[in-house]
Amino acid sequence: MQHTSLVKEVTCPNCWERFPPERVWYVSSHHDLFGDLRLGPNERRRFPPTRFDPEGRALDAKGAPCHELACPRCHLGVPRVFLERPAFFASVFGSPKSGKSYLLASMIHRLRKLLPKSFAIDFSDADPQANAVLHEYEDELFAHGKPDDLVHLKKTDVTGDWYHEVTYGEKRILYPKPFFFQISPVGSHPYAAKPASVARTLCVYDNAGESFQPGADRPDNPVTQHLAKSNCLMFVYDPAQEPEFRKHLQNISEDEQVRDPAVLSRQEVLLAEVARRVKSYRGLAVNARHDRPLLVLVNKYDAWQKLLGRERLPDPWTMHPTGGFAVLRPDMIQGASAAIRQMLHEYMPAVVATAESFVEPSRIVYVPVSATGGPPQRGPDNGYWHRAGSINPMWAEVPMLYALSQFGSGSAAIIPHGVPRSAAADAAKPAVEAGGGESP
Ligand SMILES: Nc1nc2c(ncn2[C@@H]2O[C@H](COP(=O)(O)OP(=O)(O)OP(=O)(O)O)[C@@H](O)[C@H]2O)c(=O)[nH]1
Ligand SMILES: [Mg+2]
Ligand SMILES: [Zn+2]
Repeated sequence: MQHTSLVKEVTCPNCWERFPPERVWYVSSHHDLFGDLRLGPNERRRFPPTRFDPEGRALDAKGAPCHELACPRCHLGVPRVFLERPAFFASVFGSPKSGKSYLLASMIHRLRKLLPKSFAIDFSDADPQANAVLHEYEDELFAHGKPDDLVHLKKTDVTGDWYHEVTYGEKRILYPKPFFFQISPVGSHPYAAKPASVARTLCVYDNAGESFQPGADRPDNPVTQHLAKSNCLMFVYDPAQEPEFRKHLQNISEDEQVRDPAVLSRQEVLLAEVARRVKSYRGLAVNARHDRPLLVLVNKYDAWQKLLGRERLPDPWTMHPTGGFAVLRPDMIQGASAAIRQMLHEYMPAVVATAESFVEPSRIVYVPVSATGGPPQRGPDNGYWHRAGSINPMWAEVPMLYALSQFGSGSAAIIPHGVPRSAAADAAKPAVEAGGGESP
């Protein structure tokens, strides 16, 4: 490899094997070299490099120079940025219909706009082909020509487009396809001159809700093992699925989901199952706590905001006095978290108790979010659809901003964060703390 700075260890984003960068494999580029032991006859052959051309490119068995990298274990593609920058893994989980896919689409769509515009951060696809499913989601929700068009996202399936299939001898294993992004400081960002300390490759997973239910985790179907590797767990919790919330929402919410018997599930059971899996993958005792953060994303805020008596949530960031970049306000997010925890504790104490026995309470943050900003309506197939022009997410990007600012890197953080010295009197001059993030 011709690069000067490589990470010490690469984690494969597909099978989570760890290997030193020198052990990376390549994807043959000569058109005669088709057929791979693990990936089947239609994939180009993978190989450990032994010969290089003068530019440092690996040569395949027919002498053609190769660029694409692959994992030595599962043979699936590993974007080159994984060798150059530390990865930040985030796993989204929650029950079927809790809104994981809508939220992911809104989160990424908002980050694409907000990070370059306000935070002086470049946020781009690390591998556009790998993010194709997410692009379709974003296009469906946010790139429709007519505001009156009805739009919706398909349910995430437990097989098909969302997975890679890999053969190990007789065994066939499915891995969920990860989505990849590069995040690096640019322009007036405080770390723009030394990007290496804070730049990251973000890797996010979306699964079908069914895969988290008890009994769905099998050795040949390790589709949720990313949970144990993740730097940050994002539990999408949907109050519209809880009988206790429903009693209070019947009369105040126009969202049909709160009356729909098809939208119900035992979310505290699912959270306990995820806790069990993470502890078992990591070899932790049953009564031990996981040492990584848990963000509880209390979703469909538009449907239950009246319970808190609030309207739209204010942006939890402020511009730095230089005007060159925004500074995240963790105090505003933590304030919202305390209010939401109290509300959950009142209506659904089992969820709070399960979360707090899984993860150290000081590492749990409850974030109100809405992927769509408003309720769906029944569409032609009697399913739930949204008017394209009325989609207006609330705080969809906030969980990832918070995670990157607090847990994203070692001694520094790519999202500058801080609290104005005197929030009331001196709001225009935040005490910026561009460092201070802690590593999980
Ligand atoms: N009111 C409201 N409804 C939402 C919101 N986000 C999603 N929904 C609705 O929630 C339903 C489920 O959303 P999905 O994102 O497909 O749910 P999921 O968690 O990915 O579900 P699976 O893929 O089956 O696991 C859809 O019918 C949406 O209309 C929101 O912010 N507010
Ligand atoms: Mg989904
Ligand atoms: Zn792998």
